[in-house]
Amino acid sequence: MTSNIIRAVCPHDCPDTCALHVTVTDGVATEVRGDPDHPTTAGVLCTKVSRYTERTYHKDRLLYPQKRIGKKGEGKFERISWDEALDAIASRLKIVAAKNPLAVLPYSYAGTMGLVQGDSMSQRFFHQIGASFLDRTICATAGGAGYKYTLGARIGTDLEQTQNAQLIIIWGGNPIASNLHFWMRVQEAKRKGAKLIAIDPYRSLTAEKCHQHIALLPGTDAALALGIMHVLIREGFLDHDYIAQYTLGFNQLSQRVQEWPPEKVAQVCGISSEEVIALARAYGECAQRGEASMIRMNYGVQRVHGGGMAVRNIACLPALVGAWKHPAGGVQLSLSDTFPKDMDALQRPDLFPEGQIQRTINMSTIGDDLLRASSTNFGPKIEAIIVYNSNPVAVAPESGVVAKGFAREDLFTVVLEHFQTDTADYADILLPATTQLEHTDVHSAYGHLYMMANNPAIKPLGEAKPNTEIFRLLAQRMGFDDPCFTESDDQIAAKAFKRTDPRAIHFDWSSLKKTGWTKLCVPDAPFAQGGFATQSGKCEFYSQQMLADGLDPLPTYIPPYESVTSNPVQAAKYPLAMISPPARNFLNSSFVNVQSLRDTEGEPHLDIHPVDAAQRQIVSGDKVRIHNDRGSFVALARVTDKARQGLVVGLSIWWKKIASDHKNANEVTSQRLTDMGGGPTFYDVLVQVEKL
Ligand SMILES: Nc1nc2c(c(=O)[nH]1)N[C@H]1C(S)=C(S)[C@@H](COP(=O)(O)OP(=O)(O)OC[C@H]3O[C@@H](n4cnc5c(=O)[nH]c(N)nc54)[C@H](O)[C@@H]3O)O[C@H]1N2
Ligand SMILES: Nc1nc2c(c(=O)[nH]1)N[C@H]1C(S)=C(S)[C@@H](COP(=O)(O)OP(=O)(O)OC[C@H]3O[C@@H](n4cnc5c(=O)[nH]c(N)nc54)[C@H](O)[C@@H]3O)O[C@H]1N2
Ligand code: SF4
Ligand SMILES: [Mo]
Repeated sequence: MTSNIIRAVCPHDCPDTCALHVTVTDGVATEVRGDPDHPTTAGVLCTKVSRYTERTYHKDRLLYPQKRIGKKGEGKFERISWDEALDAIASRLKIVAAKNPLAVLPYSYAGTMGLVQGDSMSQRFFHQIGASFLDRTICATAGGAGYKYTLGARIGTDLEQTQNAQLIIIWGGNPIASNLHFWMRVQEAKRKGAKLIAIDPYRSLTAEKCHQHIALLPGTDAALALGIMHVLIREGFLDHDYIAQYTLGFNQLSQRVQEWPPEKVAQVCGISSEEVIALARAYGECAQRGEASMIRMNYGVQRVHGGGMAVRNIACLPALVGAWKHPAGGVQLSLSDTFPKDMDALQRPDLFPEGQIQRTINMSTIGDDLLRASSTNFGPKIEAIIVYNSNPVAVAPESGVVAKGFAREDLFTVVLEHFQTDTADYADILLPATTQLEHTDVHSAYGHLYMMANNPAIKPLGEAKPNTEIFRLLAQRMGFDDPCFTESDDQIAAKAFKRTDPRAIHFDWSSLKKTGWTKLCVPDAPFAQGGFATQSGKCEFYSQQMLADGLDPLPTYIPPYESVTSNPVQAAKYPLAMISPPARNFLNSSFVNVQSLRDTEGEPHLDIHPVDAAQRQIVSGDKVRIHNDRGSFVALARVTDKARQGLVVGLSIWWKKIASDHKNANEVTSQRLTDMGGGPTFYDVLVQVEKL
């Protein structure tokens, strides 16, 4: 028996990007553990990924190529050879592309965050075809846009400093479920006396464990931030030196926030004015004591109409009180722009045919877009869609429309997957992809600052192939002869980061493979002395760029599309706001089919406040139907004041096919987009709930 340990990386869309040690015994991966030496992983994994071998060796893994023999969506397939599959795909893509290459659309997201399996060979392939671009908005672009207008880039407080903060505001995030290794450090800070405040409409696992929980109405965070700024300015909790040296537009901001006294803010947010004032004072006083206040902002705040503006307003706060001066102070939404990734080398946008028209499809409106006919506005109808690293039929908004789009008989659909997901059921050709234990990759992260190497631990199962290899073989059949289409995964990984950038000057793929991880060279407090990545180099309270982009240049409040106050007509029929944030034991729709994890989550459920439940004669355990004009789904009611009155919460994202009604929360979400960044509005939804 030979046993050894392979250095790997968790591939999932999670800020923690853990360093893994995979134990391999006689060619079989027997255990996946957290690397004890990696500073953020610290030897700990979440339950999901500590079960990674259960997912990898799952009896339902796709192990060979298949073609559809039933109706679209029915999920009936028959085994074929790789040659037959690749020939069928290449010949169809050639026909579609010969008419108009823009009729081909790649659809992918973050099934793996690896730069090789996620973002390299596949993109080269679609660039060479001249296919439509996909705007990958489904998660974070609204917040990213608001953050960038204000601070210039997705750079912020290093969460490795968390234990040194004295005030930690967890704003629109549930780190116990979705940022575990940050939460471990929050616990350390708490033991050292830090105060924890959660801002969340729902008493999440995390909110429950904070000293204070501010349960505002969904989509009203921008107003709360304006109220905090009002109090900070009115009561003089300001760092005048920092403001004078490193910010732009303070006078205009002061005028603007006059319009947002705590009483008005309280009304908009559905909380008390005392809560607004106390929060602002806690924030201001922390800075006055010379202590570090950290805001961990997360994506929960930005899945609503005014989501980009909400992130922008919150991002203004640290500069007002000078919180950036402390390494543990400031705000963090994401650190992803700290990594000098070489996207041009990975993706080769130069391969796009010169002079050809370009088109971009927003992945958050894939339902409508699949159903659109050719037109001068839209360009050609989408005729071929190649899906990898994503499960749009379960995760994209307004799922009924998405499923209808994928059911189009004239649409050619290829899906690269580990499992027969809801999306795979619609494939014409279904291809088996390798998991992280079976392929090579290199990773950046968005919650820490390490470059990471993933070494394959085992041989591909069955006939599964890495995404890169599948696109290499397809490129051959398409006749693409650029040398980049024959590069190996190691050659691609070696190009991932720009060594000309001082942050990654020490990046060397062959040594990274051996050590597993290495931290970027960056200072501890990114904006202690300004240096924002905006055009002015300052934190922009006033943004000329926003004005140029047709937005309010100053912080403001944009109400939800669907709320009791912003849309009373709709609210008369559908009076309850619904949010569907991640369930702890799933990772988006991944892991839903891992039995031990699903057993922990039980069945799809809906948390509803006792008053709202009583009005509908609903008790815990009742089967309820959640519906609006877009659709409906069924869940088991859990009557609890964790959901504030007027709000229902359906933790997600369930596979539709395993639900009794073959539906999930995305039946009722809408395809409307955010104020900036073209993001989805998953948490901007009104519904009615009835007992079945
Ligand atoms: N276990 C697990 N971990 C995950 C994921 C998963 O599915 N499962 N998904 C991963 C992905 S893709 C992402 S993007 C991240 C997401 O990471 P987070 O953004 O931290 O997502 P959540 O943990 O759901 O936290 C969102 C919180 O925002 C709250 N919320 C909803 N609407 C509002 C609002 O209008 N205002 C405020 N203040 N709060 C609101 C929700 O109640 C929820 O508790 O997590 C990643 N990690
Ligand atoms: N209602 C509601 N909907 C939401 C959200 C919500 O909070 N509420 N959250 C949204 C967010 S934040 C996000 S990020 C999206 C997530 O949406 P997706 O990125 O689509 O995430 P998953 O559902 O996990 O699907 C990823 C798929 O990729 C596959 N995969 C993993 N690795 C590989 C690989 O190496 N090769 C191939 N070919 N396939 C692979 C997995 O098996 C899985 O089926 O969902 C969004 N949808
Ligand atoms: S999902 Fe997140 S917490 Fe779990 S192992 Fe992966 S990176 Fe770590
Ligand atoms: Mo996400």
